[in-house]
Amino acid sequence: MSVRLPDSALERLRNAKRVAVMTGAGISAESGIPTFRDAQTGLWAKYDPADLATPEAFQRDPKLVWRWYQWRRELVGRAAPNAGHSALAALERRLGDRFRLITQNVDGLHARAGSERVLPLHGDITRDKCFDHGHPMQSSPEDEQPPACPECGSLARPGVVWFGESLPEETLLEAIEWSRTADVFLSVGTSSVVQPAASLAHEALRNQALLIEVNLADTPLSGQALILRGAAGEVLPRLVEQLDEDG
Ligand code: BV8
Repeated sequence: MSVRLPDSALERLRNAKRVAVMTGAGISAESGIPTFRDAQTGLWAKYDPADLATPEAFQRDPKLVWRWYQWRRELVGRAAPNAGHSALAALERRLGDRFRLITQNVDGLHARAGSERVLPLHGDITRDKCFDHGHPMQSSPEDEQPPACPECGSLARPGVVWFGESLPEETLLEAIEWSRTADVFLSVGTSSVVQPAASLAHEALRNQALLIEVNLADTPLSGQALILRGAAGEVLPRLVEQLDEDG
């Protein structure tokens, strides 16, 4: 069943002065990267990601948290962008500077699919920095435990935003500005639970933006959104085709 945008929505998208897209873990699911809500597999099945992705967890057991990130990095390294990522890169090429891609994902797949206008709210899992001062570091996949910072001796941690940590200020401010001024806000593959990312769609709604949600399931946003129910890897290419069909 192909999910189509109604003509009225298509017109708003085509004539939009600003389109903001928000993506979550769901857009990377078809690339084989488990979402936060999916049960984790194997050794990690007994852990809740939200308990591991915190500074407290790292301080309590740096080796456990480090190994979890090494496992995820290996998954990300093996993953390839899917048709959903490519469709958003195509949409960016079509809309140019009218387009901004805000992502909660840390897997770098949007950039690998060719997206350039990306705002990574939660950092980058492939980067390291030291825990105490944020000195840039470079670990290796073989590191079974976090290496010590050559500058200050504190342990390496992944360059992501953990629960309880602030988001990068400039990136967040620009994401808020785009959400507040968007004519169309496209929310893709996110459970819309994690803050402050989940508040951005509401900023767009306050600006009377058209909110379109691409998801397999309902979320707290669904009641205020035009729902395109389906997998991002199927729905997004169709949406871009529709734009090109009659446009
Ligand atoms: C902060 C990096 C404060 C790490 C991540 C206000 C109210 C309530 C709570 C809070 C609040 N403000 C702050 C909080 C606390 C907390 C929070 O939001 N908690 C939640 C649980 C309630 N927020 C924070 O701690 C944030 N920090 O606010 O700091 C502060 C202020 C001042 C000074 C100091 C501190 C930091 C949040 C960032 C956490 N880091 N990631 C890592 O990855 O290891 S969040 C992480 O989880 C991901 O990045 C992602 O954002 C999130 C998971 O969410 P989703 O992406 O939505 O993924 P999920 O699995 O949930 O859902 C997948 C969806 O896809 C589903 O809907 C599914 O149906 C759909 N789907 C699946 N397959 C497909 C699909 N859709 C389409 N196609 C498919 N094929």
